[in-house]
Amino acid sequence: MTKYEIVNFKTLGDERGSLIAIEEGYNAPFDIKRVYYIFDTKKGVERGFHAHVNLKQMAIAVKGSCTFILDNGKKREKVKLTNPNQGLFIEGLIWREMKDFSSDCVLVVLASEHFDEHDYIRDYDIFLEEVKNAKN
Ligand code: T46
Repeated sequence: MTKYEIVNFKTLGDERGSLIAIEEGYNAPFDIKRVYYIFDTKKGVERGFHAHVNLKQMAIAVKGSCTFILDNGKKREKVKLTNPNQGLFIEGLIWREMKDFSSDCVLVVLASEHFDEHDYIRDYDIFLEEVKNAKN
């Protein structure tokens, strides 16, 4: 399946502050094998520029904000992450670019697989070819 969607997490707050729990198979719809985070991103930097073959991921701006450009080979859409109670779930052949990182942005990403460079498609023309083949 190829899709992306915003998942709204329940904020468990009390007088001490806020807490959000992300649980495999509940509000994260995959087995979590890896967690990485992107922070201290320099002004004007753009990241990503790739798609994945098998990976499922959930990206959360736990602090600050950033923008994802998501492209399924037919249309491109902008999704801005501004709140730790929102996760961006991405599955299947979606080209992603990330930009407009605020200086305080901490982007946490939960991933369904261990790191594997072979799962990356880093050439946009090959990505379009894969999208075409996936539909045939
Ligand atoms: C994605 C977006 C949202 C590792 O060694 N292990 C890891 O788990 C990751 C994620 C990266 N790396 C290495 C690979 C590169 O040498 O760290 C370096 C930077 O990775 P990359 O240029 O792929 O980073 P981004 O920000 O362009 O993309 C990352 C993820 O790689 C990617 O899966 O979907 O964030």
